[in-house]
Amino acid sequence: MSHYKSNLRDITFNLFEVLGVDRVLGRGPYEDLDAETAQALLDEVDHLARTTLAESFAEGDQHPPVFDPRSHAVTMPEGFKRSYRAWMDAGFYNLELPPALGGQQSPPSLQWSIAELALGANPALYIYASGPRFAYVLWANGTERDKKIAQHMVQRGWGATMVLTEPDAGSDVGSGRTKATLQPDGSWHIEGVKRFITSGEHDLTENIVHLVLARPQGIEGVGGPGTKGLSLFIVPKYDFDLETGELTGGRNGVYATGVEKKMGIKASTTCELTFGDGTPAKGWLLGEVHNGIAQMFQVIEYARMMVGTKAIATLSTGYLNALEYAKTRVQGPDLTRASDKTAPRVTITHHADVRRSLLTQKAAVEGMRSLVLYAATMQDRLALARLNGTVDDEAARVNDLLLPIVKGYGSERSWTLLGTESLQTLGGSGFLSDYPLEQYVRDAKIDTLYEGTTAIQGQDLFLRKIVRDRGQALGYLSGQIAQFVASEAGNGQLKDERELLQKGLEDAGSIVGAMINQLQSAAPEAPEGDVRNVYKVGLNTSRLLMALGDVICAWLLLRGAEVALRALNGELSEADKHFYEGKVASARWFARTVLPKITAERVIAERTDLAVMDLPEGAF
Ligand code: ST9
Ligand code: FAD
Repeated sequence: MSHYKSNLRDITFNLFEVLGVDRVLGRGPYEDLDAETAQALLDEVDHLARTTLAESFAEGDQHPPVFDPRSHAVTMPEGFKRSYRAWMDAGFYNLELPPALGGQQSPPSLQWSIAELALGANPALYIYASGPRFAYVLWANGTERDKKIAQHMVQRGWGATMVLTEPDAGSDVGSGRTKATLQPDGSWHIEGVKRFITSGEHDLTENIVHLVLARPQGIEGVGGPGTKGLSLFIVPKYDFDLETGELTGGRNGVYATGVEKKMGIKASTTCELTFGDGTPAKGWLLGEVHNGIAQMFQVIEYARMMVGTKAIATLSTGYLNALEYAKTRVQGPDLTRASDKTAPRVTITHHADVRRSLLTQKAAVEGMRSLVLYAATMQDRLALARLNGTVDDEAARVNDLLLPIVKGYGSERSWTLLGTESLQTLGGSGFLSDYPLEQYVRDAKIDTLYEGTTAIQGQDLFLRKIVRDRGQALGYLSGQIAQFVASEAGNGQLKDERELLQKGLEDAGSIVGAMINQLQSAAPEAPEGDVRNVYKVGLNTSRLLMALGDVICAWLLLRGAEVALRALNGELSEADKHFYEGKVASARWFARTVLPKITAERVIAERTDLAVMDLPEGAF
């Protein structure tokens, strides 16, 4: 039986009952894609995910890709290849592509719903399948040459990678030393060693296109220090005919010189890539403009959303596996009869602590699914505006604000809960490879690390998405939440929870306020300004990330509860009744058990001092 337990019911509840995505379907640019068709697509993906995609999930972990250092080649497990082929043949990636690349555009909220299902079933596979998405970046930023390459990438199903990290340039991408030297024919030769490159080598596709950040040499005005001196190069593994895409038999000088052995997501190759050691590694400058970091951030923004979705998808299947186990595992008497040694033994779902754990998992995952899909509806607005030739500044800012929360908060909460609650529900059995939980925990840990660690997400959230944005996006979101608090949502039945939300919002707002004061007091021109006060900000960025994540999830859960309460007033099947009761219960639980903790975080933030920074290293 498949490891993957999906929750399509909750996905469609968010899409159609809470967020109203059906309003954009079946009209305008999505005329050919009505809500019924979207539902049919989701059903199809759900089936494929639970069967063919999920089939090779454990195989990829137990028999990871094999690297041959002499040929620099990687052989993928056979079952994994079959799942990969089935996914690519199904062609759902077309929903993300413009017609110019043979696609049928669809709203991002539908794309991310599909992504959740595939990422939950087989995350490594979904990442290998990113070639067409990368092609879109080439197409959107490229010259005619790059657009042709993009077309070959889609039509010939080539793989692709994002290549930033180097041994001395991890979080600090701007320290990268990989060089690019212009050639007389207008191409570039890349030289350097990159590390940790996902999908950097494999035998799933005919060719792999690497998108590489490198520093141009010897050209006036470009190639300076830091991230702004980096340019983005298209570097294929194999040479090809630009007009037809046919491989011409030549091997470009980019080789996998190592594949990491690691804790989880073992089916996903993590490669050291060496460029231009002996054979030149030939590349082209994307769009013939030196704007590498901004271009790469188009990929990074997508990938951060993807990593958050991956984490949440894994917690979702982790929770549902834990729930299934809990319903059948019999252990101990009911607590009310604990002293009666003859009392019947009950399933562990009768135990208060197991119920606490299950509802904690359910509420968190449902809140974070809503968070992902709410962010996706901001992307829906952006996509619609783009298709209509306009801009939606508000949606862009709110989406920007939400991305570090989806990625940073989503991955931290998911990875932690998978270990402390989902696996824990199975007792010792959770530790065995007979169940998928231990692999989930190992596979999900990476989500707090790659695409920018949690620390980086916290800094991005506060410094770029709040301070630099002058609080516009945060103001919009706070306004929406305050409006909900002041409303009659729940018709009296969510009154306490709305009050808790109000307090959570105030507390999170106070953390922001405290941090702004800390930042301002670090300015030399401030009265008694001390630049070291910026450390106080650094001590609170991760705290704020988590606090805001909690508030937004609580708000979205309560919006869902309002819809569910309304539905519960009507005639319902037993399954629907339980579903809606569960939605109300999740929201109430989250509001009552999570929101009050933000008050403590506020106190900690407000009392931040520099003691930790004054501590000599030897005292740690
Ligand atoms: C990795 C891969 O870990 C993991 C899994 C592989 C997954 C494969 C995924 C496949 C995805 C397929 C993708 C297709 C995409 C389709 C999309 C469709 C269109 N937002 O603050 P500054 C820019 S990979 C936007 O001074 P520092 C901006 O241009 C490795 N842009 O930074 C800015 O200029 P300006 C991942 C941003 O101090 C410029 O950068 N590694 C943002 O120089 C400079 O900004 C990491 O993620 C943003 N949030 O450098 C590195 N932020 O200000 C983590 C910056 O003028 N480290 N820009 O606008 C960081 O993020 C650092 O904070 C740093 C600092 C490097 C940015
Ligand atoms: P470091 O940057 O050394 O960080 C170490 C610790 O210090 C972290 O806890 C970090 O939060 C903290 N820290 C660092 N700087 C700061 C700061 N300024 N403020 C506060 N705290 C800080 N990269 C690619 O380019 N392409 C890929 O496809 C890719 N795939 C990957 C796949 C895997 C499995 C792994 C493990 C990594 C991958 N990476 C990839 C690299 C990944 O993005 C980096 O590992 C990540 O950005 C962190 O860099 P680092 O490992 O060098 O850690």
